[in-house]
Amino acid sequence: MLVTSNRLGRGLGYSVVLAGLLAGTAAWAGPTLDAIKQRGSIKVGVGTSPGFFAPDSNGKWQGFFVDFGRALAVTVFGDAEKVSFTSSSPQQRLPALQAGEFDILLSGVTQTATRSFKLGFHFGPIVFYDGQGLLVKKALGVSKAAELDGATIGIQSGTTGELNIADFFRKTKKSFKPVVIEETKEFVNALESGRVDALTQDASDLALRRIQLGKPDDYVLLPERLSKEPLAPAVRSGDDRWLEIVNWTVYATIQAEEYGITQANIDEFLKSEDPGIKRFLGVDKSLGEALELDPKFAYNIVKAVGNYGEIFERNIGKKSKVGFERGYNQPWSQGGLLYSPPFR
Ligand SMILES: N[C@@H](CCC(=O)N[C@@H](CS)C(=O)NCC(=O)O)C(=O)O
Repeated sequence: MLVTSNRLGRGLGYSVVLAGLLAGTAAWAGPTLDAIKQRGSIKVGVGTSPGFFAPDSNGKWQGFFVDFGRALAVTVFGDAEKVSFTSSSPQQRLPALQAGEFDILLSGVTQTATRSFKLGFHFGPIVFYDGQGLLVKKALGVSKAAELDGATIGIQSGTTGELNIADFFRKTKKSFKPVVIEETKEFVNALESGRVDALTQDASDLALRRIQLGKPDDYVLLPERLSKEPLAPAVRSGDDRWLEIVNWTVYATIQAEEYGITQANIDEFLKSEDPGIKRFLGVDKSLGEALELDPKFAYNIVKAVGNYGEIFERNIGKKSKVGFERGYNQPWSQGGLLYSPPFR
């Protein structure tokens, strides 16, 4: 493939381009995608909250974030199984991604400026709009965060929660005693054993943890949110094409929902006369060819894992054990924040 001046202008190192030409590889080929293709599967770092990511009774990983990992495997390999999932603590996972142990984190990582500028990560589209919450023992009789003055609060190390909770108490001029814990099990046990009065984490994570507790009704997730936690796929910087594959894989699920294309009705849509839908589903191959992807990649993703709404409902939606509302996590056309750029 020819190296265009445009590509050069996008900041590829000259020597990298030269090496690419000498090796006869495409100019956009990057180290992460190359390694994935050579290995034949994608390595995904996840967490352990059931609903988001957890192995089922057969040891097969299931969950909202897991399905995006499968969708990626469909884009790269046309096969939803060419992906492996490994859990890693919030403290360990970004360094592990940096060290190359993972190709991507789909683990509820919040996109922040520091993680992008200073730590060298890039983020794909936000897949879940969240906020930091507090899970509190009901017996405390607390209904809002400010009433936790003087409380002992469990925080998971390496999370955005560490700074957020400190900011909150500084802002409200109240005090708290932090107990910083790395391991998730120990973090949850701290609440049940009475070591802490409350836990703070992404509200979604706390809601998922609460239903796993021995006596869920003894605990309440306060309605307040202390922060914005836009959860997005995280990759190492340095491989633009891999990042674009992540971007457009997620967008495919969002765009499919906007079109009303589902796992069940997608074959009907193959007959659509709408030129946008024809391009999206690869009936018109021009888009896929221009992107150097299988023109049917979006079709294959929806066939394999469904559209965004189906992924949400299956794993964490109203009819699942978890019972989350869509809230911000619905298409912009229905009042949410999910918005895919155009497939053209
Ligand atoms: N969004 C926060 C917290 C990340 C986080 O802790 N995510 C949850 C899942 S949403 C998690 O990994 N929990 C521990 C686990 O699953 O074992 C951050 O990026 O720092």
